[in-house]
Amino acid sequence: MVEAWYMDSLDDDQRKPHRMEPNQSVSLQELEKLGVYHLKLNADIYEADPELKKIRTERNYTFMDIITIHKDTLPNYDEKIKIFYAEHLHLDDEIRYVLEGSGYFDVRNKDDKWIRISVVKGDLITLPAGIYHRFTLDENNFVKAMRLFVGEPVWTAYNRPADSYKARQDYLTFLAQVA
Ligand code: KMT
Ligand code: NI
Repeated sequence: MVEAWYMDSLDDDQRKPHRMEPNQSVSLQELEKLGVYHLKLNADIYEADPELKKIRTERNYTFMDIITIHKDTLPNYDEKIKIFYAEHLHLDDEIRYVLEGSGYFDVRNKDDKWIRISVVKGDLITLPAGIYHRFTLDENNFVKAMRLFVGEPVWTAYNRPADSYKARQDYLTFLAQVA
């Protein structure tokens, strides 16, 4: 099971868990109401995994590449870390499959509260177009992830406020329709 929780509002090290005290966990079902989906795969066999192949075919994830986020491997590491952690949205779904290491995706809930989603090896997560979110490494300081995309990838991030985009308005409509 993927683990998620409401964040505290302390402003220190982003790589710490930032759990509330006591912890306030968030279920997969609550995440789904935000349009966030999760799936567990066997990352040891990602290169020839029939399950991953099936998902990519069914969802039309034609594009994929692999990003390794570590200070020794990622060019402009410090700058990228900052960009990933600035609250933003995309006009398309963000689809990530963790092959090694771990990290946190933070997403805003309906009441604009931060939910922290801990992703580890084998977690495939999809964030819907238009959701405000951010990413950080955790205290292990390393993640290797597959980036998937429908068609030609567009990684453009629109930092908040980005409410005028159709993707944002469509997402708000989706939120309003979910019980
Ligand atoms: C993103 O868009 O935030 C990234 O590609 C970094 C996270 S991948 C686990
Ligand atoms: Ni993003």
